[in-house]
Amino acid sequence: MSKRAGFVALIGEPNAGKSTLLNRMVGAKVSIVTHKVQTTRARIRGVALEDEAQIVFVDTPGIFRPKRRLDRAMVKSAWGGAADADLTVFLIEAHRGITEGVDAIMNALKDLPKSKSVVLAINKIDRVQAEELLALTKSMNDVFNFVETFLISAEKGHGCDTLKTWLASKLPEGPLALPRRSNC
Ligand SMILES: Nc1nc2c(ncn2[C@@H]2O[C@H](COP(=O)(O)OP(=O)(O)OP(=O)(O)O)[C@@H](O)[C@H]2O)c(=O)[nH]1
Ligand SMILES: [Mg+2]
Repeated sequence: MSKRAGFVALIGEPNAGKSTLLNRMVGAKVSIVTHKVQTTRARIRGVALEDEAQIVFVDTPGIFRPKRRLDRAMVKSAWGGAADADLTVFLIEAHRGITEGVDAIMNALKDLPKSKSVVLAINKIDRVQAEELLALTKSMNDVFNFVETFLISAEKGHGCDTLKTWLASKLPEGPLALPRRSNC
């Protein structure tokens, strides 16, 4: 396989499981995970190697409707991560479905310069029945044209290897994005 490298931004509402997914993809605790919303407050990078590909995952603060100045900066930083990335993974929570926040993010995705490279990851599938996932996948894809949809549990690991392999195969061919040993 030829060498591929690039950036994959993880975006979603606060608490969607972005940092959990980053840690799983990298295989180390790079980003703090808690049950509290708005844990990640700035962009955090972690490098994963998949075969001959190097994937630089960019964990971002959760996206929500900001009220305070600091909140605005955090949300801006999340969108900046997506705008700079080769691919964006939009995480939603299976058991919460299409919340107001998810709906707002989907509307905003349309304005993203690279809106053609947004992948949907329905996370926390361990919390719902399989039947619910089909309906949610369909409703989400009716609203936005996701390149692909993955059903995952970032915490338990379900579907994560498949997602990682797929992401690696879609990154541009070229030299490594970051030196091999760098992990932040
Ligand atoms: N049941 C279940 N819980 C999960 C899963 N993935 C993440 N969580 C939990 O969801 C909570 C939030 O996870 P984080 O990874 O911190 O979420 P985040 O999207 O980074 O949140 P912010 O940084 O606040 O935007 C934690 O309690 C995780 O353990 C999953 O697949 N299943
Ligand atoms: Mg986080």
